Amino acid sequence: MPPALTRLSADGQLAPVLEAFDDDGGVIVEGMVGTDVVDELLRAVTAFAEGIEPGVANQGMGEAGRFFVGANTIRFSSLGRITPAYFDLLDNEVFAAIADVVLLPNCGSYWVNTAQVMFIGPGEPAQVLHRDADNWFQHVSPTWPDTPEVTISAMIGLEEVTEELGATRAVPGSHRWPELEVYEFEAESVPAELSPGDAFVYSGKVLHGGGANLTADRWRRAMHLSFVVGWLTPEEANALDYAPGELDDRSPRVQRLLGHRSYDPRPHIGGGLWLRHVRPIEDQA
Ligand SMILES: O=C(O)CCC(=O)C(=O)O
Repeated sequence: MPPALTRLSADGQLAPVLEAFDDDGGVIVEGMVGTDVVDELLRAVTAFAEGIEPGVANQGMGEAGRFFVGANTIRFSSLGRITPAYFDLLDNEVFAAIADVVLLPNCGSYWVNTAQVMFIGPGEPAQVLHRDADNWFQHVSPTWPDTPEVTISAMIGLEEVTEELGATRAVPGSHRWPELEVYEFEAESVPAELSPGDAFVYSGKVLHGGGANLTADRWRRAMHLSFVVGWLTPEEANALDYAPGELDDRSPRVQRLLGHRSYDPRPHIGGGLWLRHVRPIEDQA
């Protein structure tokens, strides 16, 4: 059995968090999301989940996607349409600080890949172990594992998330394995157990997957938030959720993360991307 994942407080120094992230490919940041935000997210998405049938999310891949996400798992995105607490989550300073260090050396700017409620239902088997960066073909890179970090994820506990309920499982160190199996069935993994507001922050290169929910009648209530470098297409078409101007009262970071502000390559040399010329260019950076 690999060693357990490192757990560190969100109130502590950033350096040990980054060190554990680098060593294992992921780290549990305790108390990363404040109680007010977690309570509101839990309230709003639990109410919304009442209208969602388990197993309908399929990653755009039909039956193969249903196999991937699970038949008794409730998933949905577009969370800013459900509660403004989502915008507070996007401004989370601890996740921003980690993402800046991990992603910014590989891009001028990053944006939301996806934010998804992931409620794993009773009896759901474990998800296949996979790497999120495979969305962007890192599995065909001849330089693997020496590929840049293109995506970073956080699995956030909205309630207590135990191993029995299906805590995310991860394979520490697998972000550096020289051999690359796209889907890995046999690797030994460890659970990322969370209290409400804790987050398992992990690299797009580390093997991980949802755990089996071994209970007869309880749901694993957690949500995922990931960022991807600005030069790659995100999984979720976030920008289409909001009308032009609708996010003007949100922070510049939130606007950029959701595709309502331009891609700012500074301090690197390069022109702006994702521009709309109906506004002066300087308003868009
Ligand atoms: O539900 C989980 O714990 C992990 C889900 C996941 O990794 C995914 O669907 O990409």
